[in-house]
Amino acid sequence: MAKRNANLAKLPGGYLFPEINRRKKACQDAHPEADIISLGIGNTTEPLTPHITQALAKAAEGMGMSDGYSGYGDEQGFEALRGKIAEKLYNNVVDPEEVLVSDGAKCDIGRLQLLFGADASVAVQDPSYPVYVDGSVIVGATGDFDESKQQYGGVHYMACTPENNFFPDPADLPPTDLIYFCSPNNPTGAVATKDQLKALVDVARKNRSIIIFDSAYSPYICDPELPRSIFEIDGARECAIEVSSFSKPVGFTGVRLGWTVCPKELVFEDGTPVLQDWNRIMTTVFNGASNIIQHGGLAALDEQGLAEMRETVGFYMENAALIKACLDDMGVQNYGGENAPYIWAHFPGCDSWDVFAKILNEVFVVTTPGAGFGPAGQGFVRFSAFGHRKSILEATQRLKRLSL
Ligand code: PL4
Repeated sequence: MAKRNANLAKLPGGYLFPEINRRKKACQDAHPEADIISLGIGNTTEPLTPHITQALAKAAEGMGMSDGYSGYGDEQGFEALRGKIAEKLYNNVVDPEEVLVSDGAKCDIGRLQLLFGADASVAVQDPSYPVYVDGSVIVGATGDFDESKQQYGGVHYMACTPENNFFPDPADLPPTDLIYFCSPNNPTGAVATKDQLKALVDVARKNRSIIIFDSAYSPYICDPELPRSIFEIDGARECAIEVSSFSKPVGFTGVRLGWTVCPKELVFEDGTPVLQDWNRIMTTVFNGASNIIQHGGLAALDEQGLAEMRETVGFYMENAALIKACLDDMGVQNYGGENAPYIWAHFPGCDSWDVFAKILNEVFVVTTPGAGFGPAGQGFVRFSAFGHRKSILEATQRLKRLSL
């Protein structure tokens, strides 16, 4: 009989976001009349723009014609899309051959974990998007879970707190093989400056670590001085891979399209280019992003698509400002929400699952408990700015009625 993958038994509970949905459903069952507003999972709510919708419809129609039909494509994605990502999003500091198109950043993170395997030592920001740790657990790269610390023994947690302005000193990093780093950060909403990323890159090069840089929220950066990609930093080509996505800037959360950038200079200890093995993994376990959806990606990156992307991002950032203003009025210390679609609200001394439950059960607003993102998230809850304006306005009214 097949044995269970022992690594899966090391995960202390279910994946965070289905658990949030489960608790939301339980609340709904208990209060069938309640109109629950979800500011929990970072899920886009606004329709695709007409320009992208037309490109997708045209591509779908083409598939129904003998001269428009296409089957399997290159696993790495359309050449045109790889080129457009390199040009429009990276100002050609990366080569189209280094861009591998995919079905999303989360899926790429999982495949990167397969690339590095069980022997890779890992450092993560704490708190961080749960896939970095949970996926590392599944491939066997983390050791066992220490209940008392709420940490895995084999993972180095870089605490990101208000005290260090959500940027841990890279000089304190032990030499790990991989460093997961997300900026704009989920869940804190903090964005690293160029100087901070330079310090991180310098340490990674000294320690011969590889940074897996998640820039899924980079289009949300409004401040022109802040870096949108790790490849804006000198030396990053020798020590970083970037994962990114169309999910949040154009609403492709359910449509699915993302990419990685793996520079040619990045090598393993034995000199093998990482890109060579990454390409081998992708061609083996991935069969290419949908050809219809890739046409949507091309439309998102032409002039009209980029203008519409800015509007979509602007809309969600107005939501973020409304949530921040509400928390300010309530006297709740909060962070983020200025260059990121998440607001990180501090409830010192409180258990974040209790705060989550209180907000859900008292005013029927779903958030995400900070502890779900790592031990340093204890005492915080995350508010997502993804929502219809009407829901955000209603949520802000309700939050003010909370008995804190
Ligand atoms: C709920 C830092 C959301 N079921 O859509 P993708 O795969 O291109 O990107 C996923 C992703 C990648 N990197 C970061 C992210 O925050 C996300 C999406 N995170 C959230 O609420 O934190 C959606 C979560 C989804 C999931 O598990 O990803």
